[in-house]
Amino acid sequence: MTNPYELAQLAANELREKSGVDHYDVAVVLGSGWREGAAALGTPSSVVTTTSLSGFVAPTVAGHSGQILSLDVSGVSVALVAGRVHLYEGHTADQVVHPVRTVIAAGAKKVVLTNACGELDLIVRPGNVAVIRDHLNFTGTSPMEGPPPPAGYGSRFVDLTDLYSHRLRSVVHATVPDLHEGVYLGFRGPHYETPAEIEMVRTLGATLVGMSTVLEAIAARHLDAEVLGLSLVSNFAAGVSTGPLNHLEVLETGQSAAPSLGALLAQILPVL
Ligand code: 8IG
Repeated sequence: MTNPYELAQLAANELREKSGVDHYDVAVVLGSGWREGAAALGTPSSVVTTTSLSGFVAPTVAGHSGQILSLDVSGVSVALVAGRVHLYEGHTADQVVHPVRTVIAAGAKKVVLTNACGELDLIVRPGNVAVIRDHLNFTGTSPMEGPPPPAGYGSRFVDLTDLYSHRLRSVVHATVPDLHEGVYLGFRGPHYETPAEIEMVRTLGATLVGMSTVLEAIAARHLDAEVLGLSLVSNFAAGVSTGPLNHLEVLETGQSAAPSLGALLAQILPVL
C-alpha cells in the first residue's frame, strides 16, 4: 500500500509525461464558476484527464469534469485543476487533497484555491470575489489524519499561523484594489445551513461559508506551498436575506461572474 505522498509523486510524474510540462510555478484549483472564467486565460498547451492519473477519483458534481490544463500566463507556468472533489461526494480527506498534493509534487510552490460560497455580510454582494484571510475547519477531519508523513515531509502537526499567505494577499490587494477579505468556514455539506447554523457561524467570526478549500489549504501548507484563497460570493447564506437558497441560482451567479473571474486571474497570476 503506497502512502498518499508517494501516490502524489507517482501522479505528478504521470502528469509531467502526459502534459509535457516539467515544472509548474502556480496551480489554481477551480471552483464553481471559475472554470468558465479561466477559459479567458488562453488556450492550454495540454489537457490531461485526471482519471488517467494515479489516485484521482472522478468528480460526481454536474459540470465538474476532472482535467488538469497546462498553460503559460505571461511567462508563468500554470496548472489549472478543474473538477475538484469534495468530502460530501463520499471521498476521504486524502482523496480530496490528492490533486493539490499532485500539482505541488509537479513543482507548484504557490496554490490558488478558488471556490463559490455563501456570504454572511451584506457588504460583499453575490457576484463579487472575497480574498480568504483565514478559515474555520468544520469538516471534522484533516488531511493530516492517519499515519505520519514519511521521512522528508513536514510534521503532521503543521503550523497554520500564516495559512492564507500574508504575502500573496498583499500582492493581490496591490494589484486589484477594493477586494474585501473574509474568514471562510468549511462545512461538509452538501446541504446548505439552517438560519440557526448561520447565526452560529457569525458568532464564531466567519463571513464566508462553503464546502471545500479548507482541507486543500492545510495539505498545501504542509507541503510548504504558499496558499491564496479566492471566494466567489454566490449567495447570501441562509437567513441573511429573504427567500430560500437554490443550487441553480448559485450556478447562475457563477456563470454571470465568469468574465470577471477570468480577468482577475489574468491580473494576479503573473505577479504572485
Ligand atoms: I455556492 O450558502 C455556496 N456554497 N455551506 N453554504 C455552504 N456552501 C455554499 C453556500 C452556502 N453557497
